[in-house]
Amino acid sequence: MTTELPDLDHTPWPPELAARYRAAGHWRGQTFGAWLTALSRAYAERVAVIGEDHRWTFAELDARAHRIAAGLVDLGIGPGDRVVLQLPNRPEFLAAVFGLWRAGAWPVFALPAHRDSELRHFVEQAEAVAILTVDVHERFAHAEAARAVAAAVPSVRHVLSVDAPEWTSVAAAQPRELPDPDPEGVAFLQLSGGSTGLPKLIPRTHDDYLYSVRESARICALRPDSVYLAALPVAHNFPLSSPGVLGALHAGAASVLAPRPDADTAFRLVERERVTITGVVPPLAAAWVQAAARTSRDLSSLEVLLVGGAKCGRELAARIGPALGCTLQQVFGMAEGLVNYTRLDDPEDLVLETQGRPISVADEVRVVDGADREVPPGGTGALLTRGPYTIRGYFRAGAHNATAFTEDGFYRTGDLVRRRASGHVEVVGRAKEQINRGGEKVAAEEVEDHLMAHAGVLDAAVVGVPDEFLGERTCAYVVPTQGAEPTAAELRRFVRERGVAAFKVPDLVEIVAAFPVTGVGKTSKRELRAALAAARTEKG
Ligand code: OOB
Repeated sequence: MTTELPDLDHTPWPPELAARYRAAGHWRGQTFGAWLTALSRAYAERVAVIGEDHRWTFAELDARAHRIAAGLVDLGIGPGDRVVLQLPNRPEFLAAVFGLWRAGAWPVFALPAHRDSELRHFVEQAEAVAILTVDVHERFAHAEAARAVAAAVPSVRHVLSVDAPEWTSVAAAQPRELPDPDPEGVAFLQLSGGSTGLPKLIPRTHDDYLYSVRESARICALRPDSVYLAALPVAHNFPLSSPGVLGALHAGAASVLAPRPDADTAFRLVERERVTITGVVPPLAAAWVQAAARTSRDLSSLEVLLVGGAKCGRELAARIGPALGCTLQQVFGMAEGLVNYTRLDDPEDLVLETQGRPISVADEVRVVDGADREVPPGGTGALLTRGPYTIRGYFRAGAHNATAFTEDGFYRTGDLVRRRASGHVEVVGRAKEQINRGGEKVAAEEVEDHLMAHAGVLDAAVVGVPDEFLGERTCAYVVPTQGAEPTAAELRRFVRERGVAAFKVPDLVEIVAAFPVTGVGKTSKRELRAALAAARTEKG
């Protein structure tokens, strides 16, 4: 039995825990806007952000954010308004986000890879008043797609493109003092990887997120002369805050925003900007390791490569240092909160074999069996966590929250881990209905729903299958309706044309006459998925 929970925007921490986090100095009562003001005083003329063709100092970024905040308020976008942001890695991303923060509005961090169906879902779920995007990125007409979504969702009053004249006037507004939002209130909505249906929205507060940013900058040893390269899409939690562009700002360091994460682009920027630290997902780390062997670029400035988002196996981990001439730092994080890092002075076996230990002594971690009982030390179990920067509930998702969190507020990460005496965790598997496609998360149910919309599909079950490069790929098992003969290519095209991110289009489609019987009478998708995944592993 689970109790009904209300659909809150933000589930607060219990008062006694909040008091403890404040007393410990984890929460400092500072907003992102005030934080940028302080940074721009300390580092005014230092370079904060570097794009393909421009670079802004801290003072310039700060001034832009002030103008944008005023321009947004002039458009009627203010405290608590949700704005879906879909921007690629360009300096405008940071100016817009800080502008929104200063206006008290809540950015909703869509990724450039998201398409109409996801965008519409975010806008509807957040009841967004605006979408902020670019005209075209990687040959996709974002502004046009956003306008189509806006036309279908009544809450949306503005579609803004940073490439359009309207934005130029927003960004040229007369700056003025605006009321500072509540530091313990929501600052933005991050996206979850999702396991049931479409991704849930994750409300993060100024205080909680800034704590994780400060600690990440310290753990990754960022200094004013560090140079961080954002290779992955910057709206994602990893390049945003682990330690990411925000961690770099905290340290007074510069961030370089790479338009694409491939080795050619990244190595060119490493050489040009003397990049010292960056972060990638394992498949990208593998591609960089290979490319490093034949590059003529000077990568000697690189000190640290963070690898996370999906499991980095020992073999790959061991190749990174020698190939790239830098230190590997593993990171196991989640948009919901908890972030683990291997430390820069950890012994080699921990760096190569574990995904790190939590940021904070205030992070509470439990490794439990199916009945939520703590497993013996060193045993494998499900990871539960709560702490000063881990959410207590998703945005307006009472029913889901009742199962995604324990009664005492631990978040059920869905990850299976083993913990060492040092507190380092090793991710050994997953208990959630999600496929981790090289760091990109695919909710099985979301793809199944798209497939089931096809007239020739009676039933669908999406599972992860092992893949040498990505770790996992998606395989959709499909039972056709009587007389229908959909082909794999047709179904893949069908899913793509429903407007979903390319990484969610099933890599493999297998047409089967019927699903294997699971023996309990009712065939649940959950059991089917497990059975199919097990059969695949045995075959494979
Ligand atoms: C990061 O965040 P999300 O929200 O895209 O995904 C979180 C999930 C985790 O629950 C876990 O299943 C998986 O991604 N994951 C890893 C991992 N890092 C994330 N699984 C195995 N090994 C790792 N190192 O992916 C994220 C957020 C902040 C920093 C880094 C990654």
